[in-house]
Amino acid sequence: MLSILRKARLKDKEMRILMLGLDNAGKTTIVKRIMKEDVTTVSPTLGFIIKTIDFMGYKLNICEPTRDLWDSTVLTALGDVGGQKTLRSYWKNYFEKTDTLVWVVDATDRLRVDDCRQELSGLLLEERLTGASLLVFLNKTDVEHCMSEQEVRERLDLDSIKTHKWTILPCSAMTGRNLNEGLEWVVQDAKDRLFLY
Ligand SMILES: Nc1nc2c(ncn2[C@@H]2O[C@H](COP(=O)(O)OP(=O)(O)OP(=O)(O)O)[C@@H](O)[C@H]2O)c(=O)[nH]1
Ligand SMILES: [Mg+2]
Repeated sequence: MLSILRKARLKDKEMRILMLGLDNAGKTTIVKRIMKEDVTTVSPTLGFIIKTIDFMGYKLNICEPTRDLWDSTVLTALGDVGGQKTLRSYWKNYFEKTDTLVWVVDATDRLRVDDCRQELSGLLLEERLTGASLLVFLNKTDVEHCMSEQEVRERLDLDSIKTHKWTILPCSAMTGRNLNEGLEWVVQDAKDRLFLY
């Protein structure tokens, strides 16, 4: 299952993490908080951003692309369409080598939680994400009356996911709650995989 290339990279303690979720979920803010950057000035992401951090001896490459780049219909067409060819091939290459998918959910966005479930389940069908683990970050839990972990677990139907190893963690990019714990899970998962295969 796990490609030889991926495993070689894990041995080198280097990982590729894909940060996805509906717009405004807080993906950029999470990345900035992890990087210890100022989180008071965040604007919607254009194209994609990639940041590299050193964590527990691992080199974590975190990529946050915009929706039009990861939408499955677009992914299918990748390569066949002209235009921004370099960007596309670069992105496709990254996508296929994802070790961990971090799915960011806005705990205050009750209106779009169904959208969120559909997007996630569609993404998990994506063949190119086979073998990737899934960390669901329930973000913005610093806000009062937000959705609980249990509620989101049910509404996203997480317990039905059998194709990917997954976990859910309530977090906050504002306070920093559980962000390190999330990365620890990601790294531990990489270590487990090396041990298993
Ligand atoms: N209260 C609170 N607000 C947050 C938190 N994380 C992000 N926000 C706010 O949510 C808004 C969107 O944050 P972004 O980080 O730009 O979200 P994004 O998912 O990167 O959005 P796109 O790049 O447009 O897809 C900003 O106004 C952030 O300040 C959090 O943990 N708590
Ligand atoms: Mg963003």
